[in-house]
Amino acid sequence: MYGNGLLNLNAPDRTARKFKKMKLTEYQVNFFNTFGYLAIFGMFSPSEMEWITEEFEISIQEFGGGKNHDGTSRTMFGGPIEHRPRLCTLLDDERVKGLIGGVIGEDFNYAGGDGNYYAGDTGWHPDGGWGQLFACKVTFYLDDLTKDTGCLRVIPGSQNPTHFVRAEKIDPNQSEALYGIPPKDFPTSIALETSPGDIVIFNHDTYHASFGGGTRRRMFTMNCTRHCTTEPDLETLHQYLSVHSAGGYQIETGAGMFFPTMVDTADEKRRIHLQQCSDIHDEMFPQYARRA
Ligand SMILES: O=C(O)CCC(=O)C(=O)O
Repeated sequence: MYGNGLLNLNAPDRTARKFKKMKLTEYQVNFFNTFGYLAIFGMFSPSEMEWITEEFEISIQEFGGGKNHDGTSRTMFGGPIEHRPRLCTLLDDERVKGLIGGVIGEDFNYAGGDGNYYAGDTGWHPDGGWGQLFACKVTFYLDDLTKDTGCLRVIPGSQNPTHFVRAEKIDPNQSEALYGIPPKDFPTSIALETSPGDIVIFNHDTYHASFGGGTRRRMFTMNCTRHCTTEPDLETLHQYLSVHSAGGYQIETGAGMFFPTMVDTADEKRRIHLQQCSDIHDEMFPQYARRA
C-alpha cells in the first residue's frame, strides 16, 4: 500500500524496467525539488531484486561485519555496491543514472554509500545542511516495510532552509515533549511504505527517519553529489568529502575514495561518475591513495 497520494504521481514508473533509458518527467523533477524526495515504485523487478539482495548479503557478510550482527545495534559498512562486480553495475544502470541524473545532472558524482542491517529506530535527521541541492541519497530497502515495521519516513519540504523545522530550529525528535505527539507521527511527515524494487531518492538536506523496524532491517544507499566546476561548489565538495568519504572515516579501501572492484571494473562511462571525487579524495587524503 502506498499512501500519501504518491501512487498516482509515480504510477507510470512501475513500468520503468521495460525501458532502457529512464528519464524523469517534469512533474517528478518538480516534485523532488519541492518536497525533497521522490519514490519510484517497482523500478527493479522481483528477479532483479533477487540478485541484488543476494549480492548485498554476500557483501555485508564478507566485507561488512554482518557475521557478527546480533540485532542489538546497527551493522554498517561503506561502499556497499563496490565490493562485487555485479553490484557495481548499479552505477551503470540507465534507470539509476536517469533518476540521479534527472535531479542533480547527468554528470553527477557517485560518492559511496552505506550498507546496513539496521536494528530499531533511526531518529529524525538530515544527512546534510548544504542549503541547496548539492547531494542526494538513493535508497534500496530489501524487505517489505510498512509504517509499523520501519519504512522510511520523510518531512516533505524540510530540505528547504525556510521550512519551519529549519527556520524555527525545531527538533522533530522532541515532538512528544513539545506537542505530545510521538516523533514517528511528527506533523506533516509521511511514511513511504515500500517493497523491494521500490527506490526512494532524497536530497541530503531532507529530514528522514525510520520507526518500528526489526533487528535486521536490510538497506543500502548510493550517495551522489553534483559535478562541480565553480570555486564555491568545489569548496563545498571538499567539505563534503572531508566527512563523507573513506578518508573522512579513516577507512583504507586500497584504492582511495572507492573500493578497488568499483574502479577496476569501470568502463569509460562509469568513470565519469567516479573521477572527480576520486581525484579530490587523493589530494585530500594522499595516505589512502592507491599505490602504483
Ligand atoms: O532507514 C533508515 O533507518 C533511515 C536511513 C537513514 O537515516 C540514512 O540513510 O541516512
